[in-house]
Amino acid sequence: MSFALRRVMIRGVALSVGLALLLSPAWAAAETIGGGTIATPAVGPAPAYAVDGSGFVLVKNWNFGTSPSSTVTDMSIMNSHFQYHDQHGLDANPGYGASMVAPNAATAISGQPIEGVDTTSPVRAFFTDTLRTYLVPLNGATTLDPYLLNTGSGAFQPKWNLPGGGSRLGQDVLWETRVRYVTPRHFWFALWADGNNWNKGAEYDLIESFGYDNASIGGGNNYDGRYWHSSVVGGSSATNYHANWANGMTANGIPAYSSPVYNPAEWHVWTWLYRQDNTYAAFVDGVQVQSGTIHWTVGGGSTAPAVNMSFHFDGTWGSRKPETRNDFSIPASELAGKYYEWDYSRVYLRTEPVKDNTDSTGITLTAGTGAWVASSVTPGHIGTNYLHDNDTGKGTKSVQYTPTLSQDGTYNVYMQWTSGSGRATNVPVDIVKANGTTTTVTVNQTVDGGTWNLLGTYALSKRNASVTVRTTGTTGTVIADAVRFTPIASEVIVDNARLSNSDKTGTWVHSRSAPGFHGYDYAHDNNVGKGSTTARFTPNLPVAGTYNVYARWTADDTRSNNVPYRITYNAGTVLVYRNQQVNGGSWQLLGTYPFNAGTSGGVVISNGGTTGHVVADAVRFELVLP
Ligand SMILES: [Ca+2]
Ligand SMILES: [Ca+2]
Ligand SMILES: [Ca+2]
Repeated sequence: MSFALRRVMIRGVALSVGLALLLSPAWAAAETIGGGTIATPAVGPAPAYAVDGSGFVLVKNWNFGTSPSSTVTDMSIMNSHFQYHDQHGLDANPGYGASMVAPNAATAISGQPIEGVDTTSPVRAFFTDTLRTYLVPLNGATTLDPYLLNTGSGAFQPKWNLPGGGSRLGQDVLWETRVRYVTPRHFWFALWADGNNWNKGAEYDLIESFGYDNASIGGGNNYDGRYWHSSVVGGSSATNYHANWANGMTANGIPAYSSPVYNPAEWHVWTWLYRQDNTYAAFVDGVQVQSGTIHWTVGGGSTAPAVNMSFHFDGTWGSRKPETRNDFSIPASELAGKYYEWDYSRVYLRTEPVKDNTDSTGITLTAGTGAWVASSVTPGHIGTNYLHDNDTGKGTKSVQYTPTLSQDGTYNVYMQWTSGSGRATNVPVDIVKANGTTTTVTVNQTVDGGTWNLLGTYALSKRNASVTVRTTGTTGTVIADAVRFTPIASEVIVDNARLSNSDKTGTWVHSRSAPGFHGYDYAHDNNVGKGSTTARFTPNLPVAGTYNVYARWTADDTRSNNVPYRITYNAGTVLVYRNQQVNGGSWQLLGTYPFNAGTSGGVVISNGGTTGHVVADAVRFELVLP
């Protein structure tokens, strides 16, 4: 354990050091799915189309197929990385005419059709290099009708999402998917993403297509899927596809999707680029088909809270939406030979640039007695060399790194050096924070060389952020090599809509009747089943540290005035009570506790010992910064 780690822990923010960044020059190893961050990248290929230059790091690599070169090779792996939940209440709030089918009871939510129980034909099947999903009749239906919800789909959604996705992440996002769809009449296909606050902004449809008969949109019937649109909701788009999909496609040089003869079995690669400056572009086979701007925030405002980015793979059927409505049904036999087929989907991130001693800008050397000396003798440095103080002029020398941050935000700050026995054990490193104050971290350069070492998590501003290596008080050689800044989301919100069956006991009733809830709705215990109804809110925290824990509810005289919240943090469990008759519609602090990174902590709301309705709406974890 380095001195840097002990020093940071003293400040009450336990942060791990030694995160190795994979900078492999050429990948030859087997592909991997990856951890979803630049610090935990995936192994796999670069984007198929260099739509916005280089520098993208593959962080999620879902490569479907049974071949050894794939990463999602069977339903067991599929189930561990994907869910099949109707998270936006589409069944309960009818708009679309098919239900996602769960592979088995363990992966199903309440009331959801289950493969092999409600179906007799395959819903999802793996091939050598792909996954096919199918539309299937449910419970033996022979005539399919969207109003009867008697059609099942193999649609799916990753359990992982991009925390604080989009511009607030401070990273460029590139999402690439290779897919084809051979579909029956009235299909609905969408490759899209939204925030964890659906209906409140932050949605884009990389591609969306409906198989319906409407001459005013899409140039007539679109039963074979040749027409589509690509646009954002809650932002601006350069091309108005909604007036006429065919005209929108023509405007972007793609008159018939696959020209000159439309072929539904042809593969296409869809790419979404979302830059940290809030601009975006969409591409099919490397050809740009849409562009515009969007803020990935609640309501789309530039200063509104950021929301996560969730990805959706919707190969489904039927629509009851007014703008696309057809009063229709089809014989189930029309589904024969139809499918959606998925080769891969990959997410890449491009982070802030590293500041290295060899950079031409943003590096300020101060030298009094003697000079900084460039060397490349010890391996494990960034760029062509590193600087050392030659163990002279102590206190008169410093190296200041001034990064070009795209925006103010919360950052993990890392430093790399080369280590050796002659190095200093007590190098002071100053980090200037957004509020103008400085935190000094002391690092031991005799160890942990050749890797990125986390100095801490800080609120930084693009106006004044800097990191300075000093030599004051040091004995032994001081190294100045490189620093890097990785933006992270400083809060995580877990909404009731995100809870799975295994997170809940008893019966929770969904409602939108009382105002002030977070997300799509809230849940309540209906004032029954006292002592048997619980809901567990488990955040995936980006970094270990101290967090303010808040809960939210809708208030009413009929609520309980002593709702128990059991908070599990890194050193145990604490029970607090809140009065839900008051303080509704805003975040109420439950307490401040240290948490480990990941999913080991959380909050359980229960109705034991309560009188009156107990509400479970959302829980928020806010990182307390030094
Ligand atoms: Ca594949
Ligand atoms: Ca260097
Ligand atoms: Ca809610």
